[in-house]
Amino acid sequence: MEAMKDPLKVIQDNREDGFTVPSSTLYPYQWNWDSGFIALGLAHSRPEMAKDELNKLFEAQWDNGMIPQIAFWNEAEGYFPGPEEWETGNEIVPTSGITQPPVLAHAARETAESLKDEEFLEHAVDKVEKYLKWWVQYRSTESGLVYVRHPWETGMDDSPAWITPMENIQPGEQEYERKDLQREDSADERPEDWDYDRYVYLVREAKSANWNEKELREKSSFLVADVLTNCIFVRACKELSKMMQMKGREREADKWLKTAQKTSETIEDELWSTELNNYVSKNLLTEKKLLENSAAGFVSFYADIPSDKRKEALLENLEENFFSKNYAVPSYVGDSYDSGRYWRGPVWINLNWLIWEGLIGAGESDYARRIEKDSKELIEKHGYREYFDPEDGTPHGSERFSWTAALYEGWLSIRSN
Ligand code: 2M8
Repeated sequence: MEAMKDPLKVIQDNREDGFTVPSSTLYPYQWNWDSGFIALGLAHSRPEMAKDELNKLFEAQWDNGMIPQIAFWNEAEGYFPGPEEWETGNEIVPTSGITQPPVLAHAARETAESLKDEEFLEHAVDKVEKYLKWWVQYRSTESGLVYVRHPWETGMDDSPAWITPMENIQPGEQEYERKDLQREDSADERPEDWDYDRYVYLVREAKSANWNEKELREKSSFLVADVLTNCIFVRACKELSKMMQMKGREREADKWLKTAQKTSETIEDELWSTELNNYVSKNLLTEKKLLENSAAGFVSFYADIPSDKRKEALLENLEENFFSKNYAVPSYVGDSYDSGRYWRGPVWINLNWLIWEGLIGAGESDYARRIEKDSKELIEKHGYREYFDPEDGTPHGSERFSWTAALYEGWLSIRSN
């Protein structure tokens, strides 16, 4: 059985020159938050590998501080949109022109602590600080929420929460060739052409604005304060603050804690839904909340956001709607739920990890244990797959998927209590 094999073997097989591809078949380049999760999973047992992973990602940082969603270090076939579509003009390596949630800050702090390597710590602080400053300068609202301008930036690309904001986009005829449908086993679970037309439109819209964030703040057809990205941003600011403390930079450490605090308070004020008992995202073009019951809201625990009252409401929602399937945690429940379709219901190990970690921090170890147990069971029965059906565990998407293997390795190397 796959899981009886060493998870590190999967990582080694997916390893290129200094980084790991998410999957050698579907995603053959370096992805931002995938590398963050891979490094998080390896930080304890293989910190040197985690360090290489992060250093390579840091190398792709733009002059303005953004760390892109994809770095095209290698030549590969079979992925659209590749570098010729993005044409971002980054000098060090061709990249995409958008980002992903900043998981890498947490991964960098764990790696630095594990390695006790001053040089790496110094470098990581520089890179992470520049990146988070980019979020603050180019991607924040006045009230302190961060926003995304493409569904791919959220990592939960096909979440039902993006249907409403995408309905406002009129993409017209877009010419392109989808390559993700070449694999028959997963083709019918991937986003529809309706979504892809809009994804491509948004890439081309931003390219025509020369990737100028100020201009895109005014004219992007998609502007969303994604709850997941906001929670990960809050945690990232706290992680940077810890790294600054490790360097004795107390004043800056304090400043980053204040940034985290401001965003946390705004999440509390602006993103809570009483109807759903969950935190939700908000469409900044209409100022309306996107009322979908997504597992993203539980990542608020990871950022230590919920007040006691909200914590109780969240746990009730988790128990009633997300723990009622055989395997926790479905990525979404609600009208558009589909147990096998990409980000519309399946269990994803990276989300499980964030929720698990948050629940441990909140002292909710019984809930956390259930998530760890289900995740391990899915992997041990079905291998290191990209996502799983929450009802019967059917594995889906890519095989030998890197963050699934790395986070499994992480669970083997850290105990939950
Ligand atoms: C998926 O997203 C990419 C675009 O970024 C795609 O579908 O082509 C998502 O699951 C995303 O979260 C992930 O980072 C990426 C690579 O694993 O694949």
